[in-house]
Amino acid sequence: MIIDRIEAILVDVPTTRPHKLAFATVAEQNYVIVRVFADGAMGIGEAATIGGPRWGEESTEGIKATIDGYIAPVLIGQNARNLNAIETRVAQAVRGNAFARAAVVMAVHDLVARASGVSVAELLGGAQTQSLELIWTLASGDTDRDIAEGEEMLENRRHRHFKIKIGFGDAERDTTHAVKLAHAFAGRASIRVDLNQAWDEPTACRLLPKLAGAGVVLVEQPLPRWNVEGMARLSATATGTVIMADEGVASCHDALAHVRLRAADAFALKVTKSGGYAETRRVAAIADAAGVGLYGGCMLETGVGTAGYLQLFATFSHLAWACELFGPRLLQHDIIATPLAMHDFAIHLPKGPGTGVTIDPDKFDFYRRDRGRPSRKAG
Ligand code: MUC
Ligand code: MG
Repeated sequence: MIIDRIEAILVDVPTTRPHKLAFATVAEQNYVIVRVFADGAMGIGEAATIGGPRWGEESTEGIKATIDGYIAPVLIGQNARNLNAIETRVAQAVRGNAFARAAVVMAVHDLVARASGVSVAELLGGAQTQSLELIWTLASGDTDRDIAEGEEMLENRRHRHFKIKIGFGDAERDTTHAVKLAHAFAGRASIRVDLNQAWDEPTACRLLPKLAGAGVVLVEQPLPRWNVEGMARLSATATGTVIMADEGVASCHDALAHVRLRAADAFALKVTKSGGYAETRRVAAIADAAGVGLYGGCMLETGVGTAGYLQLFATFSHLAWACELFGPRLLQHDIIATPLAMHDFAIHLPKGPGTGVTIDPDKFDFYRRDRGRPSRKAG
């Protein structure tokens, strides 16, 4: 199966409501959809960014340039079935740029799995579950609106775990917002908080006990990703809540550094931040070896990337902190033909070869940036 063409296409899809994070408010999500061709067959992959190069260093424009200029040339002419060699070749050709590498790796796996008549999960050794408990993020920025949204999610049996985004304003006010939400859903939904690196250590030391006291079960990346020792000090202090690393743990080396210092009780896994399936599995293996809990993270993907992540997450024996593969639900429209099944508080693994999803050509054409739609960037 010799790879003969790789395309990277920019896609922008508006969200159903503004999604307010510590570093940006997102009204539109930006994607690179990758198509890899061999022997007349095609595989698809995706990289999603949040707020341009603000969650991490990569923007969709940069990801496309890296794929077109540096990844595609080293993969054209290679046998797609040599999946390990493909990941190594890409990693040798391009330093960093994990999202660009992952989108291509995802597409090559989809291509090979489809051609073999198996799912990506089967290609990775087989799924161990057909559904995963699914979290929702309350991030409208308004307490009453978040409570109403959470009530609706509970009533419709969509989600019973909520992640609250804070870190965008005054730390005391943000804490009050999270505490109000924790009280509103006490005993009915688990509440987690994501700071996206916004606090410094003294602020976290002061406010984490307040969050824990209100029943917040997990706090995600409270400190900047470089402050691994600070994360270790927070984890060692009995704050009463689990500390999870997200931005701080991308590579297996990051995972090892966190484990050595016991800097987190849980790791958020993301196929794109780790540069592909192989490295994500190495991060998960290190977590397992150290008794660190796993969480299935996301970057607010469309159905394409969500399915790509889901195929891997379903191969793990246990995700202690569930997953947040809700991206398509935050979008005005998904770009896949048949929506992913999300009901009864879970997301369900699609049947069929590859990632189990296909692109809807009309929606894809509509949201492609090169078809003239202006992109509305994050504020
Ligand atoms: C992040 O940092 O976890 C995932 C869900 C969400 O609302 O934002 C993302 C990114
Ligand atoms: Mg996070």
